[in-house]
Amino acid sequence: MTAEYQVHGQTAVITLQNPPVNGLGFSTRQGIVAGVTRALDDDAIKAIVITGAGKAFSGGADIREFNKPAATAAPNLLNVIAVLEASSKPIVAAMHSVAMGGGLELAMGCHFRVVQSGTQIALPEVKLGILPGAGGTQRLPRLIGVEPALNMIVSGSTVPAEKLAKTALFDEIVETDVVKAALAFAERAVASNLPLKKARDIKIKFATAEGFFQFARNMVAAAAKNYPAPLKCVDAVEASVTKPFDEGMRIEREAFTYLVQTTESKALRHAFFGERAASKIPDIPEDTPTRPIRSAAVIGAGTMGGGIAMNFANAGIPVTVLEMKSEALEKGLAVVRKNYENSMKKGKLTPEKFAERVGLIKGSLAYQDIRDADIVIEAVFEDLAVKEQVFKQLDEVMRSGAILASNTSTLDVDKIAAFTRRPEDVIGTHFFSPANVMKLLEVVRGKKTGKDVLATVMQLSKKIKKTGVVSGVCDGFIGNRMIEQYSRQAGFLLEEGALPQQVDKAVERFGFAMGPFRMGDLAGNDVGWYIRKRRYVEKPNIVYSKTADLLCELGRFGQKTGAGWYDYKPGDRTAYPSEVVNEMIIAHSKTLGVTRRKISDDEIVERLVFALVNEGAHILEEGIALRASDIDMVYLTGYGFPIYRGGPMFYADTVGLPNVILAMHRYARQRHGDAWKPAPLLEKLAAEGKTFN
Ligand code: 3H9
Repeated sequence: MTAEYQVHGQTAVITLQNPPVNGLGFSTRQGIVAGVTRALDDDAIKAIVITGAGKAFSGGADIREFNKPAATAAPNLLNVIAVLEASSKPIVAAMHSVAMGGGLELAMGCHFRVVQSGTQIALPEVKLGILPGAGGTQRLPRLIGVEPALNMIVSGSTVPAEKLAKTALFDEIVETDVVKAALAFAERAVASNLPLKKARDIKIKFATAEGFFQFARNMVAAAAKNYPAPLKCVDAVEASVTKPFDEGMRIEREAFTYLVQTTESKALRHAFFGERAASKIPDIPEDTPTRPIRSAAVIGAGTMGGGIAMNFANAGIPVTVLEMKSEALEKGLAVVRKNYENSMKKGKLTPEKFAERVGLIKGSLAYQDIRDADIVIEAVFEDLAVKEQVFKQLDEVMRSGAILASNTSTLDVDKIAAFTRRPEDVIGTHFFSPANVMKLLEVVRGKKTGKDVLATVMQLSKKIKKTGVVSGVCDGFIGNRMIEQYSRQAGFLLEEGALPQQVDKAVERFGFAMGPFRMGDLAGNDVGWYIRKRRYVEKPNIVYSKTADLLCELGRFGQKTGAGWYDYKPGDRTAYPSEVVNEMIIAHSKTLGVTRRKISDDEIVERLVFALVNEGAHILEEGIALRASDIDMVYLTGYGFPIYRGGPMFYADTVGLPNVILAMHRYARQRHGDAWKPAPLLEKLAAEGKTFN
């Protein structure tokens, strides 16, 4: 049993011992009940303190147990809390570090709570697509008030304990040594015969309930249209006001049981674990020594270079941006400054932080100025010859031990490494635009990249608040290699009968942040054009729709030229369907001899998403991605894939891999069959009744 029992004078201390965060798994729950029972049976014991070992009081229910028998096996968390509440001896929670979800619910089932200042308090269940399921929606409103409780439960956000110091949630707040303070509190409770408080007994008075909850529902509905959990949170908190405690508990329970089975919740939990799994690399132990990163340099002050530099400054790391010409440097630094100014105007950055961040970014025109940086990231034009020049130069000037990184999005990192005499120090760090905003960082491991270099960059990705995902070397790495298949299908759909606005709408209704054509207009259609021209030479067998090339030949590169797949008005980013483009598309079908047909939204979504899945399966099989969830993290954090669908590979699992294959065969029979040959791994898993994740 993963809870320890110790006696201090007349008080029993039960310490949760379930690393890493004292999740309330089956054996921990058993341990708590056993401890309380033992204390109650021992006449020498007058009070009980419950705390957690290590770095948390408790992070809540053990998410790894969800949808498994252990999650509901008795004693479940409700049973445990009932035992605490009914105890005839005072029970004091000694809370520190983290008290979240079921952990907070456990504490709210105790008679008294002593908390260490700085403890992170939250009911974050909504972020996992569920709601607090062990009384949180009923007890928190009673202890801190309806409105603050609703805010915490609907947002899942974390509140530091001191902000709640004046509420009935805490009986005492201390700076250090919370267990000692809780022991002293327990002794006082016994000596003074303090009445044993039960949160359930608190009567809530809230005169304006009806209007308040209606307002809350309206607010929540708009923000959470694809998630059932937030509205269920409102229902449950409302019940805390309008219904007796036990009835409120029943309503909470029903909602929890429903939500925990939903695909949305499974997808969100998949993303939670996927994010953490991505930082683990099988052949690189967690204790691998890393290189200190105290300073950085970025080559290129373009949009990418500037955004990358901001990441370092935001993390407090001084960074020098190198450019060849002073105009380009000044222009780049001005953009960075403007970005920070905008954040300050929106109140997201204090004037002090603004000054600090701007102060951490310096510009330079000379390689000599960056020679001592611990890491340098090249973000110059995407052309191997240009990269060669830069890396040869870096090899000359950079101090030994510096990490040499390239922000290339498609080029061969091994070739780039070979431009230097220190390939072990070279790595790919592929940021996504805008680099200061997007969470994804594809970390490209070259054949010779040193293990310590990879470990350092993965650690750095956390420091600069990115989701680092390791990719092997291949054309496009994980994300862009897959998106190419998606884009190819988008192009074929135009030839066969769809128009850009229909494709975009269908994909956006599926949940993507942006459809492929609006995305192309935002990123610049010339980028893909440039890459395709290279492909036509390197891989002449791959068939692409020519529609995108025709568009570029018209100079319609997207928002930056005021026209792309859509028309734009000056100063307005709204995409207006374009007659010129639509006519061009229809004329092109004619040239190809293709009879246009009505294409359903379902077909559009399936073709785009299954094209991602099939390429993802190749990538997994080739070992370019370490695990299916890494691919999902790339798409969730870098490509606007809807998080409630869990990423392309998870989505394919929920559709059923045999169904994915059946659809692929169907599309293969229609046109361009070679694009639909199922990856061997996909076929194998489907045949074995298995899934990617
Ligand atoms: C709940 O409580 C439901 C109840 O209302 C009702 C029940 C009936 N379970 O984030 P980190 C692991 S739902 C299992 O890198 P940090 C995590 O996977 C739960 N494992 O550390 C990772 O493992 P690994 C509501 C968990 O210090 C390791 O801990 N609670 C859980 O940056 C370290 O995680 C939540 O949603 C868990 N509950 O942050 C809290 N939590 O090393 C979710 C973490 O193998 N957790 N792990 O990769 C968090 O927000 C953060 O993990 C926390 C620590 C703030 C606790």
